[in-house]
Amino acid sequence: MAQQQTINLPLWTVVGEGAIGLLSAAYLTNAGYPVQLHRRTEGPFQFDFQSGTNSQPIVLSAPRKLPYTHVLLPVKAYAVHEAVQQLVSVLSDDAQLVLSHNGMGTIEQVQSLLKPKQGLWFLTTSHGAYKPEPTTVVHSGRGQSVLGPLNQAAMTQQSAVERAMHAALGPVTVVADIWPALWLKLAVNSVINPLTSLHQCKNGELSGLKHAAAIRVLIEEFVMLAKASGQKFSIEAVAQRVALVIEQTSDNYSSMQQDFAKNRQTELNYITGFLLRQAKQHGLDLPAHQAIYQLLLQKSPR
Ligand code: KPL
Repeated sequence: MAQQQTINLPLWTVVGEGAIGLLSAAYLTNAGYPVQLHRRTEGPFQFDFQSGTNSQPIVLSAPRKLPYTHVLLPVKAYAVHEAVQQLVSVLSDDAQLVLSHNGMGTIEQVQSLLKPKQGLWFLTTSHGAYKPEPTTVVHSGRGQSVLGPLNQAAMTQQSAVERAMHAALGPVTVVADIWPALWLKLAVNSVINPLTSLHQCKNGELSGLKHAAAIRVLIEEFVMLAKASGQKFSIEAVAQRVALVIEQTSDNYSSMQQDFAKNRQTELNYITGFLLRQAKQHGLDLPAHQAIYQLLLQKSPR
């Protein structure tokens, strides 16, 4: 019976070897899915998957099965466009592609590369994972995910994609319109990530009075821009969400803080940069986001 189920499950190709990618690959494997890892280096990839006190070795094969029919692409926003450009020649004509990253501005880039029957999805997640070493992934915070289709072709394989994402990064709430969830995540990331990067601190350190005024003005500007872009949020609702995420992730360093600390490329241009580009289109000024953007650019120009 169990074997029968395995045979019917589609092969998922996970792109990259980031923490969320390896976490998803481990959970998909444990749920009986065949999984292959698409990465720069050839050959199988073995890693240690740690969740709570459990530790388990996971071995993923290198892609031998082409074309790719089901693809999860949890790579940083700045790497998405190039990754999809490289993948298009190996995607099946009806492939399903799931994007998952912080920030905005990639969806339009990807849509223009896909064929009419290739489905596009976005999954936004609050699961926390990190890699203390290149071949170890730790599931550090249990979260949840929101999944939504981005084109008509996604609807043709809705249940297969939903089931797999539930196994990979569940529980998953499936929504017809993913944009409100993406904007709310953008709100959180546009406050926590730049501020923790500027002050080189953990998320929890933003909860004191010291940062309250800066957080408030960043949120007010965000809500104004979101409204102009067709997304209505109240300042209070966004402030509550930001406070909740700060509390729930108080002991974590944000992804952007870590990228700045390690002198790696950051998602600044897809978070604050995206807000500033949108604001320009609407003829709006976001002085607080602009100021933090300039300060962070001086810290690292990437
Ligand atoms: O998404 C995050 C990130 O670090 O990028 C938050 C929610 C801010 C958690 O740290």
